[in-house]
Amino acid sequence: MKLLYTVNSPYARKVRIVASEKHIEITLEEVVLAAPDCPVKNYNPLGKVPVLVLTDGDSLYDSRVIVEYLDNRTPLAHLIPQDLGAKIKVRRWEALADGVCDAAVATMLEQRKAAPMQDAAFIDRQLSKVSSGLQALNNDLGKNKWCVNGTFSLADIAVGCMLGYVNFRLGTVINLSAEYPNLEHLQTALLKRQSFKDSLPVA
Ligand SMILES: N[C@@H](CCC(=O)N[C@@H](CS)C(=O)NCC(=O)O)C(=O)O
Repeated sequence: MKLLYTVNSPYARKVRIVASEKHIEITLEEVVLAAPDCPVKNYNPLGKVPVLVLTDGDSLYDSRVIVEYLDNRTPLAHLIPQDLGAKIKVRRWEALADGVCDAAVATMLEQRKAAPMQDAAFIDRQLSKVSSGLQALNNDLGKNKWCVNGTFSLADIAVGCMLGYVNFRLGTVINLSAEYPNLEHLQTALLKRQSFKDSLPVA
């Protein structure tokens, strides 16, 4: 299996961490999305990473589908609980963490435009989604060690990838330790894991 990814995509990082935590070997193929010969569009009509290319040539996307596929490749140490109630909770955490990433990515893309082309109101709207998402996640986590039912799961991985991305792209406007201390605590615990250390964003 081959994962098409970009090194700083938080969605691709989620997949890389799930594969690592589940001890599933995948070949990593870094791509440049803007390159004319970028292979991603051959496997995902949306042209987005991550894409998992299976051994039979079929492909899976997006990250939420890929992580479910990987989690079910091996029966041990499920990161998505089998129990439906717990599974829905985990997937909601993931949806919110991914949604914060969507808003952070949209902010970054808008800020990359030449100054006169930037839409300040659009940036404000996206930043407000980032901060309300962070606030909700920080409140829901409270003083718990892990996001759902006291067990390390995909919810923690999704939140950790989002925090890494927000720190990386918006670290100058969002102060995790001052504003979202519960999330900072979670991030500190996650950064002790080899899977997180091996997939840090690269400047
Ligand atoms: N919901 C998707 C989001 C994927 C996504 O937006 N990936 C970005 C990179 S961080 C991308 O490929 N952007 C290229 C584009 O939108 O054309 C997932 O979870 O995989």
